[in-house]
Amino acid sequence: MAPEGKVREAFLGMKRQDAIELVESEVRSGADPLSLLNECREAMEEVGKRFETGEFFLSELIYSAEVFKAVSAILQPLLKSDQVAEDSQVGVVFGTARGDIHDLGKNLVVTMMRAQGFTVYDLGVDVAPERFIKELKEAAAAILAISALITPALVSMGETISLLVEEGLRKDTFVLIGGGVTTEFARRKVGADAQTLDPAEAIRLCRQYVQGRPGP
Ligand code: B12
Repeated sequence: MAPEGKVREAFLGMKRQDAIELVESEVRSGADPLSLLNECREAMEEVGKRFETGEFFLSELIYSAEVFKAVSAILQPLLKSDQVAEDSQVGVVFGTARGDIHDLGKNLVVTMMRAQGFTVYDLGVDVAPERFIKELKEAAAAILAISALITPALVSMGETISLLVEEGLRKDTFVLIGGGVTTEFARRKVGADAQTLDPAEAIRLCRQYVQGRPGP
């Protein structure tokens, strides 16, 4: 953990270089990369709140994303794991729902899943329901993971799951949703199997699903 409030201060002060140096020095002194990423995410939440109240503008939202990308580039390669082989056959089709272009959180979860041995097909942002289904079929993936940070994206998330049902793939697919705007209520509404904001929990849920599946 970085010195109390320093990461937050760098983010809210839009001080990219300070954030980078702080994170680098914390990594050198052995800090946990995931806790550092979490601190950065919390700082981003505060940026969002200030945007909502009008204290920050879109320019700050954009700049904070650049700061986050810079620190993620330092931290994400450190999120490797030794427990790989077991899950490497498990395919995950992952994307941000149509209408939504937020991808920092998605990229983080994708990196962590790959580090844990999952084969992740990252479709990027603003992904149409038809594309999710097409890729799921082509990859014969067992898991569909969708990210949403803005409220309208919940609608297209629901449409994706409806299409999955129409295509007869629903019962063989574990649908996991996440991202700031998702909740347990949203999960029930869109018809997903699980919802979480925590990447480690996401991996645990996917493992649990894979282990509980009937064998080939
Ligand atoms: C950075 C940011 C942007 C950047 C995004 C850059 C990028 N490449 O992603 C830019 C500037 C582009 C942007 C644009 C907009 N944004 Co914005 N943005 C944010 C901000 C400040 C931070 C988001 C972020 O990256 N956080 C850091 C990451 C690491 O956290 P995270 O995404 O939550 O991910 C974590 C978990 O949720 C989880 N996770 C994420 N996805 C998934 C998926 C699965 C399956 C799982 C298991 C887990 C998981 O993993 C991460 C683990 O730590 C948020 C504030 C907030 N509270 O989230 C607003 C926020 C999301 N934005 C908002 C808005 C309104 C917009 C705009 C509409 C603004 C505008 N007027 O144009 C546009 C939307 C454009 C669009 N069509 O999508 C609102 C949304 C409100 C709502 N409920 O609809 C927010 C909440 C700000 C606010 N409080 O008003 N934004």
